[in-house]
Amino acid sequence: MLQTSISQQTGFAHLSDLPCLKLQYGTASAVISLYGAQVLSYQPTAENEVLWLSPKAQWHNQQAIRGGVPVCWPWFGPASAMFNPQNISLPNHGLVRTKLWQVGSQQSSAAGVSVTLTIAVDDLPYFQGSAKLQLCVTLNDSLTLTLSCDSVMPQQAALHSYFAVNNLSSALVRPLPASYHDKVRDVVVDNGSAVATFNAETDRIYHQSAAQLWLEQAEQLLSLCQRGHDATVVWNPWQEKSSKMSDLQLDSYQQFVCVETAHLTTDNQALTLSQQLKRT
Ligand code: TA6
Repeated sequence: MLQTSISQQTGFAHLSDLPCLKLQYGTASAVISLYGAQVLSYQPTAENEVLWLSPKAQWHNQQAIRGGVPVCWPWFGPASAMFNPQNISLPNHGLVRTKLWQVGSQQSSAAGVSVTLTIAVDDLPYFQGSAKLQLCVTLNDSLTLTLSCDSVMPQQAALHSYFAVNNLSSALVRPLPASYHDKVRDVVVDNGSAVATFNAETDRIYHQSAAQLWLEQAEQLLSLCQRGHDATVVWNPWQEKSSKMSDLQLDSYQQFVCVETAHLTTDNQALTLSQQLKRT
């Protein structure tokens, strides 16, 4: 008989007082922090961790947790003038990574285990009224995260996933568009490769990326299937940037890559953005 459950737990890894939910579907499990609605762990089988959490991650003092799948919304990166008309001080990657979300609906069956977390945001600096954001996390033989907001307004979003790698030099992401915005050099590269590898600071926005991507590393293959996106962001801070980030260790950059499913257009529209992870 397949064992399925959704349970509350206090703490995950070194974050001992963090309110979390644990999903179990047979031998697969996932842990979600209610702070930021941030998936922190996905194990398709026991001890086989897909995601990466910084050993120096913090969640107090309005700090965003470094690792797992941060939810970036309603802007990506620094807030542009469209999202920040009064030019006030606003956090990188939006407002919801550092807020407590509410637990909404929960389902548990042989088809999968699913929980929806919700947050109402009524202090958007560019939009009158309240916007309700939902994150639905479904665990079965894969893990699917679906972020949605019915408000018709300008809204960017990203599922900013940190994936554990055991050998950065052999890690690669494919297939990617040959052209991308290189944020490190702030140039558009036109004749790039359809593959991203990691041998220096990497911060790239690939517009109109494919729905099916693969994170490949020695002996391991992760399928990343994305929907509702218009871009994929690939990031590794490398050593110098890691040394300047208080919630990374000097060698942290060797342990993860970020492959982020993003919706970056600022058209007036509702949002549905999903990322499905499956180790094959
Ligand atoms: O997605 C890549 C990126 O935008 C990088 O430029 C870097 O800022 C990274 O996100 C982490 O941002 P954070 O606000 O979580 O430190």
